[in-house]
Amino acid sequence: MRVWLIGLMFLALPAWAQVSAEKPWSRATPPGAKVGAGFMQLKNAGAADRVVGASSPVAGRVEMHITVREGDVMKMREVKGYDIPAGGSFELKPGGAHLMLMDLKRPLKKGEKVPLTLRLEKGGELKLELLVEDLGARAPATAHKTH
Ligand SMILES: [Cu+2]
Repeated sequence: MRVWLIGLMFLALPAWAQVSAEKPWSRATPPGAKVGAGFMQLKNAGAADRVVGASSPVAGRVEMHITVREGDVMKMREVKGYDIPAGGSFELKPGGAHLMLMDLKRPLKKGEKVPLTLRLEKGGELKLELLVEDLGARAPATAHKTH
């Protein structure tokens, strides 16, 4: 009887998205730099969800960017969100989609962990830490000075 009741409880649960972030990382920034970046692999074990915002205590604000080709030039563009399909994934990587940490309050140092919160449309808040790697680690092909 008890087993049966638990089974019913599971059926009654809404199909919440279950998004997790794998290997979130960032790059060290030179002194005086005002922007940093955030990369990770977002995995979704549940229903489709969408990243609708991000924030970090080290940045004035965090924007969601994608990289688009315009002729021969790669440019970054701010977007309103990242869709993560049901049972799928979304990759943030150099040269592609990335989080942009704007108005950095201090330089990011190699080896430290930077707290970051993602806001999901359905899944609530996802708190994670970006591990800061080398200044030149897998540098994106895009010029960030296009901002
Ligand atoms: Cu950017």
